[in-house]
Formats: sequence, C-alpha cells, structure tokens
Amino acid sequence: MTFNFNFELKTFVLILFAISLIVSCSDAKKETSSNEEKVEGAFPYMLPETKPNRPLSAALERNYDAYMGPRQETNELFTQFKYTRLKGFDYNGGDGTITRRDPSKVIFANGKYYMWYTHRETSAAPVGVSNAHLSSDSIPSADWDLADIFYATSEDGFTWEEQGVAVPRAEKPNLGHRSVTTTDILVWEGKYYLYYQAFSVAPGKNGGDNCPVAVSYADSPDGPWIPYNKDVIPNGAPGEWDQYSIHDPYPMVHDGKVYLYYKSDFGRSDTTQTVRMHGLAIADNPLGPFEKHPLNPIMNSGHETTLFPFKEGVAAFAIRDGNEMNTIQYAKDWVNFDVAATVEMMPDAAGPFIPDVFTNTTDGRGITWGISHFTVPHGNWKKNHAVLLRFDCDLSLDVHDPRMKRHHNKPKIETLYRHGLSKEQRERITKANKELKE
Ligand code: AAL
Repeated sequence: MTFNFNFELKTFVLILFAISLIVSCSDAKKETSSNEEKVEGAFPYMLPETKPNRPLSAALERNYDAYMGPRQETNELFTQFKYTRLKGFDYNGGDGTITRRDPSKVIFANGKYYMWYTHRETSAAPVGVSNAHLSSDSIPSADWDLADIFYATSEDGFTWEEQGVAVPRAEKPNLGHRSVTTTDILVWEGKYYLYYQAFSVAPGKNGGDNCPVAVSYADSPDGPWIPYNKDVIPNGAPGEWDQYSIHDPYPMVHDGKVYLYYKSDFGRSDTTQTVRMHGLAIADNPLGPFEKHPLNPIMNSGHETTLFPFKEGVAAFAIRDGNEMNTIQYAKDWVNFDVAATVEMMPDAAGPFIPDVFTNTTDGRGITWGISHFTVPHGNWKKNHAVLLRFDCDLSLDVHDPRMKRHHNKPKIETLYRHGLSKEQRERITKANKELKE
C-alpha cells in the first residue's frame, strides 16, 4: 500500500515536472520569438491602436502611455475648435466703450440657456492697466474695470437676448465697489451662486491686476442676487504665490464638495514677466470656508480657467501662458494634471456648456460647445474691448465628429507677417550678418 502510494506520488510528481518543463520551454520560445521581433522588426506601417510589445523610443512610449489614444482621432481629449459669431449683442461700432468678456459656464434652466459675463459700458475706452494712473471714476484702466455682471439667455446658443445686470458693482465701501468681473456659476441644492472678481480699486492702481473673489447667491438664475459681502476666496498671505490675485473662479461639484479652481498672477520682477498658474480651493458649502489645496499651484500653465468632469477625473484647458500652453490636460484625482493633448486656436476664457458639471458625476461625459471671448478684435488698443463668440469642439465621449479631429488649421499668410520682427531684432540680425563677413 505504502509502496503503491509512493510509486503513484512519484509518478504524479514526475508528470507535473514534465508538464512544467514543456510549458516553460514554450514560454521561453515565445520570449525568444518576441525578443527576436523586438530586435529585427521595423515599426509597422499601420499604427497599432494599443501599445505594441516591442522596444519603443521615449516618444513612442509616451504616445501610448500619456494620451487617451495614439492618434488625434482616437484621443478623446484632442479637438479642433470652430467659431461662430453670436447674434444679439451690440458693441457700439467697436469703439471700445462697450465690452463683453469672460463668460461663465453656460447652464440650461427654465427651458433655455443662460450665461453671465463681464459687461462694461463707459464713455471712454480703457487706458490700459499700465496707465492706471490715468483712469478715473468714469475712465476705465483695464477692459474689465468699471464693469458689472450681466446675463443673457438663448434658445439655441447662437442668438442671445441680453437680460441686463445680474450683479452690479457694490456700494462703497463694500467689496467690489470699483468693478465686478469674470464671474462663474455654481448650482448647488437648488440655489445659484455667482463667484466673481471683486475690485475695490482700478486694476493696475495697487500694483497689478489685484483682487480677491466674492460671491452672490439667488433662488433663480434670473435673480435677485444677494451679495455675501466677504472675500470668500481670500488672497494668500504676503510672500505666497496667490497673495495679490485670485482670478477666474471656476466652481464645480466633486466628491460631494465645491471644487473651485482659480488662476493667480505672480512671479513678476523688474526683469521677468508675470507667471500664471492655477490653484484649487475646496469647501463643503458654497459660502465656504474654502481650503486651498496644499499642492497649489496644481496647473503650471494657462490663463483663464476652463474645466469639465471627464470620466472619473477632470479635464482642463491650458490657454496661453506657461510651458504647457495650448494643451488640454487631465487629472484622474482632480489635482495632479498631465498633458492629454496639444491643440491650436483654443477659445480664450472659455465657458462651456457642461450638462453634468454639478451632478457629482464619476463618469464625466465631456463638452461640445460653449462661449468664449476675443479681445481687441480689430487689433486697435485705443478702442480696446472684447466680444463674446461661440466655440464648438468634440471633447465628448458621446459625440463622434471626425471633422473636429482634423490635424491642423491653415492660417492666412498675413497672420504670420503680422507677427513681424521688431526694429531691434532686425538690427541684431544685421549686426550678426556683418560680423560673419568680417
Ligand atoms: C481675464 C481673466 C481675469 C483677469 C482679466 C479679467 O482674461 O484672467 O479677468 O483679471 O483677464
């Protein structure tokens, strides 16, 4: 019995050994053949849709690891932008006395679309932030000085009806008595909240475009709006990156909380230009207190803030300014952003229509359109103003529009020549040519 058992056990062990030998040999064979492939095979003509098992250059590794698809067409966060002139707004012939800029997100309520924006109507065009000393109670420094927050509604997103003021400038000495500007909307538990930059002096007069953020709330998108009269997102302490400005407040709902992204201007010295980066402030309640994220700044590039829930994370535009300008970025955890696409002709100050932005979603579906602004549309700074325009794109998981995924836009040659060399640059080149010949 014992003998038989031992015999059977031995046989069993032997068989197991034989099987594992065969399996490991065939694995080794596979290994060798894929190794051989790695060394000998040229990269295939048809771009593999998933990462191939072969040695890859850093650029190709990145092409598969860093983007949502290896081609623009399959990268859900790549898009072209198309623009349409809006109907319904008058700009006084573009003489600089009327501006509309920095639109909020678009929301759908009461059977129509709503947006809020900076509206300035002054007797003169702005003198410019660097000429703020020339501004007065009726002459604006910046294009967003002496402004109020207006709103407009639309049936189709192309033709808009201006409804008038939503949040006027505050009474002195309340926050925002000089200008209220650059607003954005939050819908939370049936109430509406408008966050905005609240200036108490003309932008430029206290050293820069410096202001904190205030908030007003209402039971209806048509108001009336009640000012909370507090700097709900206060500037940082002296020496901190956001000590002077909190711009472009942009609230969303995530994790049952208010996630408010903002931009700050900083890092300016006699020899360096302004740096612009983005921060995040989180609150359990729309009126705060907001706690700034310890990893701020959480975006290293970008001017105005434009974000939307995407899959389980959040996507963000990095529009102008910084090493990663002209990119769309993605943060699975809503904090740590990576570049997800490089794009062109991005909408400035984009306020998208995001159906799921306040739903606390963990399956964000993306965006297909919104409203943006274009500053100095005719190129004449003496008549400086901004206009609102519509952008369309395909950054949606539910829309498949191949025309939005085309590779490049072709500008007119005049656009390039408009970016000509300065006199000093021309002189430097002439000097270098001369030195070469000597
Ligand atoms: C914009 C925004 C903020 C700045 C100014 C008006 O595009 O970044 O709002 O303060 O410029």
